[in-house]
Amino acid sequence: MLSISRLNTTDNTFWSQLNTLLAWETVSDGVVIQTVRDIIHDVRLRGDVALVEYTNRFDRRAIQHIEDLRVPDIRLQQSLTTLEKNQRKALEKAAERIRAYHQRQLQDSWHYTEPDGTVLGQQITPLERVGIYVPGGKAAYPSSVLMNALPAKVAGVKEIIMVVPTPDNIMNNMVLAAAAIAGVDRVYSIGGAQAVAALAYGTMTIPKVDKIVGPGNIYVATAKSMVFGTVGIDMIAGPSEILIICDGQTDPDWIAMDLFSQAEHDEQAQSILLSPDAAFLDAVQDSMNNLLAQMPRADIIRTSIQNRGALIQVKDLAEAAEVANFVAPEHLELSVAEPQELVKKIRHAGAIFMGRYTAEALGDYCAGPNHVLPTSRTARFSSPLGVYDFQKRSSIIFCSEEGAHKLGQIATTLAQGEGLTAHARSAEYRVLQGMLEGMDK
Ligand code: HSO
Ligand code: ZN
Repeated sequence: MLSISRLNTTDNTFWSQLNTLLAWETVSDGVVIQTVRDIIHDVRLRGDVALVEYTNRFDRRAIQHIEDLRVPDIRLQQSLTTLEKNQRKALEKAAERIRAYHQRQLQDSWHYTEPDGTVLGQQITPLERVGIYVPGGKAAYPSSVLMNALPAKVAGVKEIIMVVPTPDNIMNNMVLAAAAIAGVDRVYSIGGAQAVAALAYGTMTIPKVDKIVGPGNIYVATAKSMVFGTVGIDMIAGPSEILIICDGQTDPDWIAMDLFSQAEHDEQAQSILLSPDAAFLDAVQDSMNNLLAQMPRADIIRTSIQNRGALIQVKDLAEAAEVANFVAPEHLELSVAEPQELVKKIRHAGAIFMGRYTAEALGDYCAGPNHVLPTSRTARFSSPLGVYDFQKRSSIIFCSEEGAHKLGQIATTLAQGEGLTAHARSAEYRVLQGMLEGMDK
């Protein structure tokens, strides 16, 4: 039997119970922080030599030559040819859909011209070099390679460097194939804080990048937060979450499996169901009990559901939307008859899956939108990974002579108010020039 929290919004301690359920510790402990700081410092100081040492130690490898950290391009191509045909097709189809979706996110430069000829605008440029961190071991997801690399590619990033730890020399073939399909430029078989440090500061072998994206364990997350500022980072992702709102009319097995699909990611994942229908909550609970035994990852699912899962009875769908907005979940399923109506009430969610047929799993792999989403309630202020994370903006200002004259007067007054004489004079020169030339005419 699976024991899962049952909450009811009519309970007057409901909101505090919900808060307890959502609580998630994001701060790394002191030992991790110190270890990561030392590793970063060491890689900065000793470069490739330190990188090889850490890789041999942490990933149980026996690298002699620095060049061996690089996964040869030929190995990437081989990964494609040796991949099972239907796996290759699925990866290629998914890539095509993800690419098409992200193409819509491309921002264009723009400008406008004022009557005096002054031109103002914004010039968009892609980042030049980006590092993608791909976790090794059990969390090595080829789909995540596509989701991180393709938006960068669409943005026009010139060079994409991927790092993936290769413990005991075991390489995930499908991860390499996904990298080849996405057009990753180079792959290094390194990971952990040492890989993040190498990407952030560069070594003789590993080129320094401008931004590091991709999920990782606590060491990787801590390293990313420490190098932030030297390079850009995407986000510090917490455990995966799903929140489902169901009117009680969907097959309970479908809902149970959707809850499991997040729960199977890891023990800390969070799966929550909201419904106004108490009998339906019972039915889903029964389904979970029946289905759990069929799951190869039953142990992970059980721990996750028992620690952080909940079935919550709400008054109606409007109240469900209120609770969902408070939770600001990474994934939100609206398994109801009229999702188009309910979605109008949703303000905070990473991705919204509308209707009974839209399983979150489809979004994880191939619908098209990104599966790198804000977790741990950060959907209140942040967005899915997208092309915009790999593009940046430069302001464009062109002053006509007449414009310089007009703006110069405003700027001079403000500069004098701030006591900045050089600013005032610099603006004034152009004002005077403009006046003199005006007199000539
Ligand atoms: N649901 C995960 C992404 C993923 N699922 C990868 C399967 N593979 C993001 O929260
Ligand atoms: Zn998933």
